[in-house]
Amino acid sequence: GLSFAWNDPLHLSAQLTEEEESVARSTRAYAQNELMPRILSANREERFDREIMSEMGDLGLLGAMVPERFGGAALGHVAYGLIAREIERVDSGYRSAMSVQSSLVIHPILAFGSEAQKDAYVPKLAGGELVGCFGLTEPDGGSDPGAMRTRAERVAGGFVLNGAKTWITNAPIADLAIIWAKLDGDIRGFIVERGTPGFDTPKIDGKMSLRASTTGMIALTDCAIAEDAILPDVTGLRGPFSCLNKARYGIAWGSMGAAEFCWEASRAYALDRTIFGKPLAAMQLVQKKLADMQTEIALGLQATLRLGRLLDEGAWLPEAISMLKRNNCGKALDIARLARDIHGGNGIADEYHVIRHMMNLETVNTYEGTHDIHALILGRAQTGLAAFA
Ligand code: TGC
Ligand code: FAD
Repeated sequence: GLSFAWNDPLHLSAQLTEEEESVARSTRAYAQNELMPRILSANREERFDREIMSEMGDLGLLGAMVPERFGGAALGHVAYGLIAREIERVDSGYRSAMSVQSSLVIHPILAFGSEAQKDAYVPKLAGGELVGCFGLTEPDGGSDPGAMRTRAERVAGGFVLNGAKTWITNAPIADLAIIWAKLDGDIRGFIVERGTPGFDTPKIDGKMSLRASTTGMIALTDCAIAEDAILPDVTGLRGPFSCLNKARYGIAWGSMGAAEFCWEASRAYALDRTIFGKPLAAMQLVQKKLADMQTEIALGLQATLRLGRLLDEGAWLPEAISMLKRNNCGKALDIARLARDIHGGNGIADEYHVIRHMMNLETVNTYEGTHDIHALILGRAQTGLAAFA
């Protein structure tokens, strides 16, 4: 019956199809059984295990929305979102690896690539045989990608790329990169394979956030690629932004998964912890914090489910994606900070996991458009006035 369930107050699960429920269940089993046991050491050692991509590929988690003829599962936006939620319940870095591969590498090849590019790359990317990365951000500033300095020059037989990308998820282990560069002043996408002379991907060490995800720079030095390495069907910022729409939508779900972990861990901890002669969970201030977490998560999930249904219907809603990417990441970060607080001193120990989520969510709140950049996108949409510059 539909009575009040503390952990599903708006009956989200009753609004899912059987297929969506089954995807969520199997992803959760994989995430809890295979990813959770690895995360403490991976986070301590700043290590991403390459075989995770193969495992996710085998389970169909990288090509969830990819048509079956390219090796995908042909699922909808909601199933994709539920996958992100379950993976990020363990770690934002693992969800990052999944998001980049599916939304930022497979999607542009499917949406803007030639038939030969789709055949050559998509089945292997969906299966986790190949790992890709997405090079948009540059050292001079990520919020304004239109100002990029990376250049492509036409030469006999192809193109030569020169420039630098930074903060690129999976770059150090990637077999190929989608590189966004200006060709005759217009932004174009290029597929650059590892091994191409002039393509280097130094790792960025010392991150205090997303430590279980590997991040690098991409240096392009007279990097010569063939004619057929350009994505033929898109010109301008619409190319990279179309990919970001998909990834931001997934992050709206994923960040709620991290928040749910923090909330449920806080509730369990507060019930278990006795202080001043009674359970911490019996204190009014603690109950208020738990109620705030429960409320924001229920609202965030319900809104994101609605957005997923609209996207499946073919709605074009980049501003609504900005709204939920922004709100869910910001709220998840607030929830993780509250969870860290409820855990007291134990909250700073990695074995309780909440401080790892808190640190991770600092990145999640910043990448794919910062919290404030999404406010400006929404501000522009309701005033008609762009406040970026
Ligand atoms: P603006 O004038 O707004 O637009 C330029 C052209 O792009 C089109 N466009 C979009 N197309 C599709 N989807 C969208 N969401 C779009 N937004 C804009 C627009 O129609 C226009 O087309 P045209 O044909 O008229 O030229 O461009 P702007 O330069 O003023 O943009 C400003 C701003 C701030 C909105 C934008 O630059 C922005 O979103 N900045 C944030 C950058 C960002 O999100 N970077 C993410 C890097 S990737 C990453 O972080 C991966 S982490 C992944 C992980 O590890 O999980
Ligand atoms: P800046 O753009 O310099 O912003 C700094 C501050 O200024 C922010 O608070 C911002 O909100 C604010 N600000 C900027 N412009 C304005 C304005 N007009 N008005 C008011 N405030 C403003 N990028 C990729 O291309 N591919 C990836 O795979 C990728 N992975 C990442 C992984 C990690 C771990 C991290 C940390 C980043 C990753 N990024 C990636 C880069 C990410 O997208 C950028 O960090 C992000 O877009 C912000 O750019 P920035 O760091 O240059 O900050």
